[in-house]
Formats: sequence, C-alpha cells, structure tokens
Amino acid sequence: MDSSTQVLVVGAGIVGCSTAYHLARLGITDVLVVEQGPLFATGGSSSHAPGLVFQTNPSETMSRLAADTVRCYAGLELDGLPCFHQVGGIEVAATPERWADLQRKLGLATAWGIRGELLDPRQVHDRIPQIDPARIHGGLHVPTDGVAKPVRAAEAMAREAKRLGVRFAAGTEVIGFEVRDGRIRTAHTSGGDVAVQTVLCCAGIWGPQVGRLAGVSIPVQPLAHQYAVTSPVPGLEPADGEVRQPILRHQDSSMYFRQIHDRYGIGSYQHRAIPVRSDDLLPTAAPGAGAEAPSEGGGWKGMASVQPFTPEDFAGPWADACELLPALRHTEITEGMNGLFLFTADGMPVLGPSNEVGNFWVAEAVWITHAAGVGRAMAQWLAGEVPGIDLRQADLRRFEDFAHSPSYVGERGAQSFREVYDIIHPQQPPEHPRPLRTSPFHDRQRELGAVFLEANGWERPHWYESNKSLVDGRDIAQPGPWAGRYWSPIVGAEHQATRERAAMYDMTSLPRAEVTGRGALDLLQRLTTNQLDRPPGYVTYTLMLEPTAGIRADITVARLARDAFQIGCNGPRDIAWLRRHADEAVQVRDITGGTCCIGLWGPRARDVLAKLADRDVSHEAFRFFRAKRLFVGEVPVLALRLSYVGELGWELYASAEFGRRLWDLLAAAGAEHGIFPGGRGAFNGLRLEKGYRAWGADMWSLHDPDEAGLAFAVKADKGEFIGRDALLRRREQAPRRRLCCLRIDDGTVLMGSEPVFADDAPVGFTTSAGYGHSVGASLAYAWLPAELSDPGTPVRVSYFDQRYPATVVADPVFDPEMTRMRC
Ligand code: THG
Repeated sequence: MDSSTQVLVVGAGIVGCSTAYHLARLGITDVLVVEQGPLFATGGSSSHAPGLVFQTNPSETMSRLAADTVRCYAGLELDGLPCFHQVGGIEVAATPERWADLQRKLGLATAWGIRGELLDPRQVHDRIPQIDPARIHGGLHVPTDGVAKPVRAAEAMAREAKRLGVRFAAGTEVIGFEVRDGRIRTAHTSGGDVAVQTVLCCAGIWGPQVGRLAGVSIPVQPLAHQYAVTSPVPGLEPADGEVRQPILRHQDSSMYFRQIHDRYGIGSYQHRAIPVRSDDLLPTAAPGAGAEAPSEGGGWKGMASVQPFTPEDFAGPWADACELLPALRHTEITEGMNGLFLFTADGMPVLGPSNEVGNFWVAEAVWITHAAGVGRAMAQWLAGEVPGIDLRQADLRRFEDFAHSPSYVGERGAQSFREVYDIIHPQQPPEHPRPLRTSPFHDRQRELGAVFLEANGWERPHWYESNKSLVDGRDIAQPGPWAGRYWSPIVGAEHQATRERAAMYDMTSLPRAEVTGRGALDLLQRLTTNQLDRPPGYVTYTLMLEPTAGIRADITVARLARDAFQIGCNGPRDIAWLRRHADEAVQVRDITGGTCCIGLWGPRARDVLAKLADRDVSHEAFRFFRAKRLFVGEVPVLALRLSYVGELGWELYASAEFGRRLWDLLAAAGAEHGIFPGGRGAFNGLRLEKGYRAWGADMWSLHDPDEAGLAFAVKADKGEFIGRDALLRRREQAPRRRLCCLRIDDGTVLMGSEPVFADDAPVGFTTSAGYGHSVGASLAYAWLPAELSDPGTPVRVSYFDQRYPATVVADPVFDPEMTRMRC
C-alpha cells in the first residue's frame, strides 16, 4: 500500500466514495480511501440503506444537499445500470394537522428551490393504487424524489475517482494515528503506515472508534431502525426496473414504503429507540450475499451494521401499513432487519475539521439522501474553498464540550430518532436533558413564572407570567395557530413596555470570548472587517468573513485594554475560528460560563443604572458603543453601552457568583421606573423591527455584507483582512440579491422560511419573521433579487394554503434615525 497521501479517507461507504470522487474532480487525486471491509458492499450503513430520497426538509442546508445529491446520483450509472430511480416521492396526510403541515412543507420545498405539488386522495391513489384513498386527506408530491442505489452509486463514483488517480484499499483497518503538535502525521493501518496531510473520517457507525484513535470526539449515536420486506403484493407489477411507483411516506405512523419489484420494503421509526454502544460494534464488517442486498430483499445477514429483526417492534407499524395499503393484508413480512445508522443531538450531520486535531476531519451521520451533496461540499472544503452550500448547521464545531458527553449524545440522539417523522415546530424545545445550563438568575426567573425554551443547553425565559398585568389595556396582535405556538400576549406587552420603561433581559447565553496578548489586535484586525485599532473603551460592531467575502459571523468587539478584548459571538464556531487563527502571541478564552449578563434596556435604563453605579452614566460621560468597568452596588461590572433591541441601555457583565445580587439590585432600584424582566419572545420582535440581523437566521456564508445590508461594518481601507479581496472583486458588480424587509399587508404573522412570489413565480424566501408590536406591523426579512428590493415593491408570501400580499419597506422600520439609542 502507498506510504503517503495528501488525503486519507477512512471508509468507502457512500460518503467516502462521494468525497473522493469530488476531490478528484477538483484535481485533488492524491487520495487514498481505506476500507476495513470489502469494496463496495462494505457492510456499513450504506450497504443496508433502502435508498429513499425525500428532499424536502425544514433546513435549507439539508434540502439543498439533497437536491444536489439527486442531481449527482441521476447522472451516474454503473455498467449501464442506473444509480437513481427518479420515481417521485409522496408524503400522505392521515390527519387534518398533517394535511396542514404538508401545505407548510410545500412552502419549504418551494423556498428551497424544489418543485412540488399537493395531490388530493384520488390523485395519490392514481399514482399508488394500493393506497386506500379514504384513509388520507391528500399528499405532497415531489417529482424529483426517488430511490437511490447506494452501493452502486458508491462504486460508480469510486470507479471515476480511480480513473482520475484515487487509490482504494479494501480490507484495511485503521489501527492508530501518530499525532504530533496537534496534527496527525501518520496513520497506522493493518496494511502498513501511511504519512498523511489530512484525514477525513467517513467511517459511519465506526466513526467514533476511529476518532478516538486520534483523540477526537465525534458526537453521534448509532441506533437501530427497522426495515422489512413483504411477500409479493397483489397488483404490484413493475414494468421495468425494480421500482416504478413513487416512494411513500406515511408520516402519521412514522413509516415509509418503497417498491421492490413486486414487493414493498417498509421502514419504521415507530418503535422504541434502540441504541447501540459504538464500542460494542464488531470491528470488521462481514457482508452477506451482496451489494444490492436490501433492494432484492434479505442478504444483509452477517453485516456488522445490521442487527436481527425484532418482530415485536413491527406489530404496530404492520397494522398501520395494512390500513393505509389494504393490499398488504394478503401479504406477510418475509424478511426484516434492524439496521444501524447514526443520529445526532439535533438531527443534522457532523462535518468538518475537529477542534482537537487540526487535520482530522469528519463527515458523519450523513444519510443516503444527502451523501453525494455532502461529498461535494466536503471536497470543496478540503480543497480550501468555501462549500457552495452553507454548512453552518452541520459543522462539527457547533457542539460544545457538554454536547460530546455520551449521556447527552445518547439522550438527544434517541430523541432525534423519535422525532424523525414528527411535526416539529421550529421553537419546540427538547424535553431532556433539562435544565442543563442555567444562568445565575434562574431561581428568580422561576419565581417570576418564566416560560423557558432552550438554546445550546441554556434555559432561556421566553416570557414571564409575572408580566401578565402588562397586557391590560393593550391591543396585542395575535399570531395564528402555528406562529402562535410558544407565544403569549405577554410577549407583545413586554415588547411594547421595553420601549416605554426599563427592562432586564438575561443575555447570559450570548457566547463570548476574551482575546488577550501581544498579538490580539493583529489577529482581530486580520479576521474582521471593521477598524478595531481604537482606544481602549471603544466597542465596535464588525464582521468576520469567509475568504469568499461571505459572512462567517457578526460580532461585537470591546477593547478593554491595549491587549485585551471581549468578543460577543454568535456561537462556538466563532470561538473555534478565532482559536484556529491564533498564534502563541494570543490567548482565546471562552468566558461564557462563569460570567453572566443582563441587558438593561429602555428609555428609563439610565435612571435605573444611575441610582446604582459608582460613576457618571450620562450620555456625555458614557457614550454609545463604549465600554467601562464600574460598580453596580457591590458588584464589579463591565458595562457595554449597546442594545440589540434598539433602546437606550447597557449590557452589564459580571462574574457569575454576583449574578443574583446584580439582578436583585436592578429589580429593586428599577421598581420606581417600572422595571420588569423581558423574555426572548419580546427580544426577537424588538430586534426584528429595529432591523438587527441575526447571523445564521438572516445571513450566512453565502451572503456578503453589501447584500445583507451590513456594508457600514466594513472598512475596506483599514488594511488586509480575510475576505477583503474577494469583497472588492464582488463590488465590481452590483449585488444580485438583497436582504429586504417585508411588511405583510393584512398583518398575518409568519414563521420564517416561507417562499416569496412575484407574478406567481417563486423569487426568494423569508428568514426571520414576527410582529413589530411597536410599529404595529407583521414583518419578515427575505432574500429577494435586487430588482425586487426597492421599497414599495409588491410581492406575495405563501404560508400554509394561502398567499399573502406583502410590500418591501425601507429598513429598519423602527427608529431609523437612532434617536432612542444615541441619547
Ligand atoms: N451583544 C453583544 N455581542 C453580540 C450581540 C449582542 N454579538 C453577536 C450579535 N449580538 C451581533 N449582532 C449585533 C447586531 C447589531 C448591533 C449589535 C450586535 C448594533 N448595531 C448598531 C446599529 O447597526 O445600529 C451598530 C452601530 C455602530 O456600529 O456604531 O448595535 O447583542 N455584546
């Protein structure tokens, strides 16, 4: 075997083969793929996956990865045999709630560029005659969905990769790594040592074991999923090929169906989650009869990724299946399996470089549905490009330490399994493990009747029942049933009252880092767009860009001393990015834990702070976007004069042990000014009408600052920084799209991720949406073509079964003159 390689890919399943193929097509051919089992029915999850590809997903990233995967599979063949049967996919609704949800899903599909249509029961029956149309309200049909042949597709991609120079080594197990100075130098394999520049782990269910050899934690949980094949089904006759009928999802029973010649293959998520300890997996795969095993039925016995079928778990699903497809009553299950594959805490894959070892990358927990698209994105990423599909939601580094604990991964992974086919509201919090991270204000918040949602493990009050009386005498616009979940009129009242009085917002969960050392300013100047070389005491809003000029993060940087900065971030990825670029002259420390923060905001905020602070907090003494250390009563506080809700006020940071005292002092001193605690619901509405973008929701790596309306945070003449050259090149042409603010004409409150239409053609999608309770308008941000971005432009937004007229409005709609903050 080769003694060196630029990229070592571990695992020749669909992800490994796809990445190798796309690397080769990008010209990176010094690639070695090692596989512990045989090629290409390796015995991993790709070898038993039934291959259904339903593209529609609440996540834009996942839908685009799926659409790219379809394009890739559909263009492949192996010895004249297709790798994808584009038979279409239908999701049926057996309940009115599901039918409404399918209308919403059609909207998601349209927003993400996937064509779909709703069918009535008859039309579903026409396409799948075995269905009892009386059982359903209708279906969502996506004509480009279909069935992939995973092993065949893997081999087809591998063959082309080989032709371009990629090497594959079967029966070769990775048994260790030599790690020096935080980088892997050599991979020890059963076939000998290989000097490596980069390792990509695509070992699927064996990934955690491979990671451990390198000292890298891969937070995934293998779970068993049931799949069974019926005896021949009356009336099911394929004309040619193995599948002609659209694939079918029966969401209300957590099941899916696909034709296999004259039989059905049936998958179920209805059963209890059956976890498997990654350590208990057999090291080597021993596949049975062959590559196409599942689609032919059987043949998967002996694979280490397949466990024995447990018929008792299939009794319920089988009864449901027979009800939806009465023809099944004349059939029986002839074979079945419990196939292992990976789940994660949030249901998304884990991709990219690890924090622990700089050149150890992973692409794990990837389904067949997304595998080819993931392979292309990983290849681009490994080649030093920015992936063409934004992967923020799938980045391995989104997980903080706690989210790597077996306990968390196991609990949340099992929950992801149970929810595969549930109707999940975007705000629905996990049930377990909670409470996990609490701010020092948590007891007080509970006393005040806080209704908590969860983010990144943090308990965050969404509103406070103690503010019920704030609603009296106010006319609070009410969202409909979907946008109105996890909502109370108190949200609207807290929103309005924040602009009238003073409110306390718990900002403890805002991720923050301290950057110190001789090289701190240089590092930050190199990574960000704004001028940070200002005297200590200044705060700057700035952007971190990708080399393509796409927005990697928007952050605040407070210069506390010549060589000390506090950074307000979007998430752990930002801190990882800072660390990755830091040298010995800089220290980057995550200070989120151990500190706390209260946003004291509203027109009376100064009155409250002035009573407690040991220094002058007048506008003249403490100006907008400045930082000062002061005492609030006894509590040492770092105060930043800024406000994401668009009001006069400060973020007050303190060491966590003082948190409770800080809260109590502010609450007591604020009483005469009508102070109250404000929740996340109000917070979101306030920032929306103030026009403050939320990274990840409104803009991400594909959008540059000009398109996102953030050009004011770029000082292109300050010197070199990452993304500067690309931005200047992009500026040679006017932006083709813009982030616009929409006002929904009739006041209907949207949820976000809805498609936007102009003249009946889909032209964009909404990002954040909500109600501006101060301006009295339903608002949504949306990505639209530049020619539709002028204020006054009429569009329509599709939400469930209707299209709502909306108008592009000048942004921001609240206080564009900044009179409320700079005073
Ligand atoms: N507080 C702190 N850090 C943060 C946030 C925060 N970092 C992440 C995220 N939130 C960043 N988002 C914003 C968005 C807008 C503003 C601050 C943080 C803001 N903008 C002024 C404006 O556009 O009017 C900037 C004015 C200026 O540049 O002078 O205040 O909430 N600590």
